[in-house]
Amino acid sequence: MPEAVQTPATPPPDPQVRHVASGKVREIFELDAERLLLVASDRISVFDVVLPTEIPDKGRVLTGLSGFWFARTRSICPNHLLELRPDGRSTEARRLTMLPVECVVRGYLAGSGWKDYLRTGTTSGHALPPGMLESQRLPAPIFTPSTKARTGHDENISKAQAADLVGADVLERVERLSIAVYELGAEHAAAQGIILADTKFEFGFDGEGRLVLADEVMTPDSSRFWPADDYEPGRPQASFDKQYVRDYAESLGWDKAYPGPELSEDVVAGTRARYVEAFERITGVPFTAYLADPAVVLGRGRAGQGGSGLVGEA
Ligand code: Q0Z
Repeated sequence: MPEAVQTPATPPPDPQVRHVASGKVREIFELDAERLLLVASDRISVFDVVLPTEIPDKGRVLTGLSGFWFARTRSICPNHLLELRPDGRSTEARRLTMLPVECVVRGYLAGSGWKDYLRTGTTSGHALPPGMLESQRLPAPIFTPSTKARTGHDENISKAQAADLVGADVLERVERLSIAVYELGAEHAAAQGIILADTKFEFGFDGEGRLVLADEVMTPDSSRFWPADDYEPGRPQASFDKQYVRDYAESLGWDKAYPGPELSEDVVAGTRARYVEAFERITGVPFTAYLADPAVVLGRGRAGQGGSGLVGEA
């Protein structure tokens, strides 16, 4: 079993700030009635187990990537981002009423999509072409909603089940938005040699009833990133970010049960370099520039670009 997260491993940014929720590697704090603080730690999970060794700056890479995508997708969909904090790992966000459905988009057949296809020839009710190979690109991206099961794992559900949870109209809207955001992201990443095989979005409603993109967007923790240069359908693909960790953990004969192994210095360094490489390829921003001023990924750093200064506005 993955460990039960009870207390935040990331200390609260301020003793006045209430801890709201923990994920495996992130924490949420309440800033006030309207605003949350999402803090991404440097923890890494592999085969669903959080390892005892951290990857320095991993939380900053993921926070910066989400910020980059929020800034670049706001013409498709408003989002929750208010500010990136100077620490580079903390996002101030509008507090929303979240939908109880996770919006997964798959451009390639991997993970549970591949497993469902092998068993049934379909995934989430999409009839797929016969004879597809593991990791093969789909004819077009598909929307495969999921929901948090009691096991803590996400469980794929049909579109009909998802419509029961959020309403058919809302489901249709988040499907359209999810596919549009994924297509933008996948095209941008492909131009930099990274295949964005699939990704998971979360949406919420703001106080005015608008649908808003929230949480993290197109990061390696919410997506599969594959290096395009060794892509080959018919087998599982190397992970852009976690492959050194997986290979090392397996070479030790680890049984993938808690607790996971400590990582060696060179595996830590190699893995950190892969996260930073993904950040730099996708954002086009040197990671050192991000560390100096996280707002550079928002396209309104020192130079600024006018507007209200709020990234997530419609
Ligand atoms: C996101 C999650 C994390 C644990 C709640 N803008 C928002 N308004 C209200 N709720 C959320 C958000 Cl992003 C929200 N999650 C997922 C994120 C740690 C769980 F950093 N849960």
